[in-house]
Amino acid sequence: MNTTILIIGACGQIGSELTVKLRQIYGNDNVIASDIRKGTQEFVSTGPFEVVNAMDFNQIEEVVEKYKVDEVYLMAALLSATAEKNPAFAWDLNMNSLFHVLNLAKAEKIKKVFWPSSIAVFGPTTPRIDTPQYTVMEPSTVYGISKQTGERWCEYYHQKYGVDVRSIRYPGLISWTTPPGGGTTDYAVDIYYKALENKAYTCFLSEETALPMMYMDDAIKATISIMQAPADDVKIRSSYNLSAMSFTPKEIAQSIKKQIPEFTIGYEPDFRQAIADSWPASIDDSCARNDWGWKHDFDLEKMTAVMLENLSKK
Ligand code: AKB
Repeated sequence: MNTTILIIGACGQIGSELTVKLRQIYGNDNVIASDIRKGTQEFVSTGPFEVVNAMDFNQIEEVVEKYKVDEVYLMAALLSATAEKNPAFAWDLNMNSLFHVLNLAKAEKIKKVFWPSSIAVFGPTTPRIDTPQYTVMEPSTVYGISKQTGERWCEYYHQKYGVDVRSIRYPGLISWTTPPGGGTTDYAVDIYYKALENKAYTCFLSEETALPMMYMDDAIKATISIMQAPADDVKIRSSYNLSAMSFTPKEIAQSIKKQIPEFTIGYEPDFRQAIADSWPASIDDSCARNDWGWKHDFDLEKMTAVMLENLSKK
């Protein structure tokens, strides 16, 4: 029997690569892409696409019923920097969309849910190095508060109603296809564009700000593996720590310089510095590795090579 999948927020940074990969695996017609507006990506016309507002329960339910959807990947969210500028909207979008999808699963209209959490669930009182799966969590950002709360609801719906919800705490994600928007870790994408365009970059974080990061191919691999894992292997139903690499702006600049020797970097920290300072520098993801076999493929040097190669062809 075919699995039918709905991706909400398919035109965003993660959604667009996830849609392409899921269509390769499950077939174009079985993966319904949706977003608040039609994007310009190729996948919009190569398979089903629906305009869906993630905050509107009826719109999601209609699409779920129309296509007899089995699994929903809820990728729509306001990220950390944007959420600080619009707290009420961030809370509404990040929380209501999650409730809508969890309630559809509770009503047995869908069988499985993927919901992304983030390293933003941690806060200034969390141990910063090799942050454990279970530790102090006092997020100090609007985005982090919404993700922490979301995790509690995921676990609650799993325990009380048997909802099969699976989640990962994504670190900063880096890709060359779709640009990110509104995140604190986004500098690590922009720096590659600017290195090729101007041979110079001004970073909004200070040079020694270490953050956990991951190349998008690894993030997509993790997302699909946790969704395909046997239910018993997914022991944590709040969200899993996930890690691949950790670097500072200075270290990513050094890695770019190896290929573009003229490249220079300057630092002008802004309000995003405080957000970054409240997050872990590195993550212990041994639960994900032990429970469902997570393994990353990309380190900083490998990622820099792929980013520069692909962006220079764009
Ligand atoms: C952000 O910077 O807001 C996101 C995240 C770490 O969740 N990339």
